Amino acid sequence: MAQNRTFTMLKPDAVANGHIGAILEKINASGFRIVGLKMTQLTKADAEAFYAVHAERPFYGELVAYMTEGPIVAAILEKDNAVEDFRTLIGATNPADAAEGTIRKMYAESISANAVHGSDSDENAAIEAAFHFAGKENF
Ligand code: FUP
Repeated sequence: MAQNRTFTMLKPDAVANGHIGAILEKINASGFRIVGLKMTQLTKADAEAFYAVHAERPFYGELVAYMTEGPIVAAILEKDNAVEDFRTLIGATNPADAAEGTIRKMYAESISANAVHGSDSDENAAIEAAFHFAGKENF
């Protein structure tokens, strides 16, 4: 599989709980190269747009409120088979179902405060990276 890219956010719970360093270390140790990185806070409009695909789901309002409650760390990651391998590294959406050793198993609090985001396709990775990073911030 060719080198490709994925997009991640360390979510407000992970940042508030002091896990930025540990999670970035685990990402690096798992073979991903960080090619974009920033700490920022989503506005309500940002979170609504980012999660627009979930607009009709019952948890949408709670998700938007949670994702805007504190700063996040956004990153672009490069690796062979990046999207699929990163989804494996973070584990299931609900940390109660996540495999041992996954980031969500180690650091997430709940299904909504689940520590990290990982893009679900190459197409969405490119869209999500462009949403958060200007061209000169994407290496
Ligand atoms: P994932 O791809 O694992 O991040 O999960 P989804 O795209 O299905 O969901 C996006 C986010 O919505 C999750 F990270 C957390 C939130 N969510 C809930 O709060 N409740 C749910 O039942 C499902 C998802």
